[in-house]
Amino acid sequence: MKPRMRIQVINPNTTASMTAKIAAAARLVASPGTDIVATQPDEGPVSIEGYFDEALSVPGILEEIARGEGQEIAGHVIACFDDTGLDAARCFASAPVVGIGEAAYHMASLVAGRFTVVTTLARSIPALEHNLVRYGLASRCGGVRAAEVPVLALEDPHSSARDRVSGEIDRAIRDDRAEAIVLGCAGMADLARSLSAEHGLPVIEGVSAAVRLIEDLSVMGLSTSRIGGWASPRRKPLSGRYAVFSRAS
Ligand code: 5HY
Repeated sequence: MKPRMRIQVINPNTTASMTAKIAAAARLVASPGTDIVATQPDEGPVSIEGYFDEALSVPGILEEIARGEGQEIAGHVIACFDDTGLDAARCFASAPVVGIGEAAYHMASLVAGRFTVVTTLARSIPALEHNLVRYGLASRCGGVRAAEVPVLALEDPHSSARDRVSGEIDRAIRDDRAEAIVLGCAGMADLARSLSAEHGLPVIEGVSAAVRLIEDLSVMGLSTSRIGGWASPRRKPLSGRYAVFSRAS
C-alpha cells in the first residue's frame, strides 16, 4: 500500500463554513490515498475582498503553513482566488504551494482557447488581471467579470449569489466568446458542476484544480526551486508575533 499523502488546504479568511465548503470540494477530487487537512487562521478578515484584506490575511496563512509543516504535508493549497500570499508562502514552506487562482487558470487553458473569470466584487478584478499577466495567461482570458456579490453572500443559501454568477456566465458566453468559465472565489467551489451542466461549457473552480496539481507535483517529486525569487528566507531577527517565523535558512 502506497504511503498516504497529506495536503493542507488553507482558507485564508476566518469563515468556518467556507473552510468546510472548500474541504468538501478538495475531498471530492482527492485520490483515495490522500488526506485533506483543511485549516483557516485563528485571526484575520472574515472574507477577502481586495488588497487591504489580502494583506491582513498573509501572516495567518504563514502561521497555518508553519503548523502544517510538522504533519508531513505533501503540499499546501492557498484557497483564496487572489492567490493571496503565494510568493511569501513559496519562500517559507518546505513543500510545494499552489494557489487556487493560478491552478484554475492553467486547467482552463487546457480545455478552452478562451476563458472568462467570474468573481465576486469589482474591487477584486485588478488583482486577478495582474495575476493572469504574471502567470502568462492573460492572452487566453476574454475578461474578468464581477457578479457583484459580497464573498459571504455565497455562504447564504437564500441570497441571489448563484443566480448573479449564472447571469454573468451568460454574458461571458455571449459577449466574451468564453469557451470555459473560471469561478473566481473559493466560496463558489460548490457551484462548478451545476453551472457547467446549466450552461453547457467547462466551469473550473480552483480548489479541485489545486489539489490535483499538488498530488501531481508530489508524485513527480517536484518542489519549489530555491535558486531564484522563491529562495528560503535569510536568517534575521523577527520580533513580536513574527518570531514564530524564525527558522534556519
Ligand atoms: C476568495 N475572497 O477566494 C477571495 C475571492 C474574492 O474570501 N476567498 C475570499 O472574491 O475576492
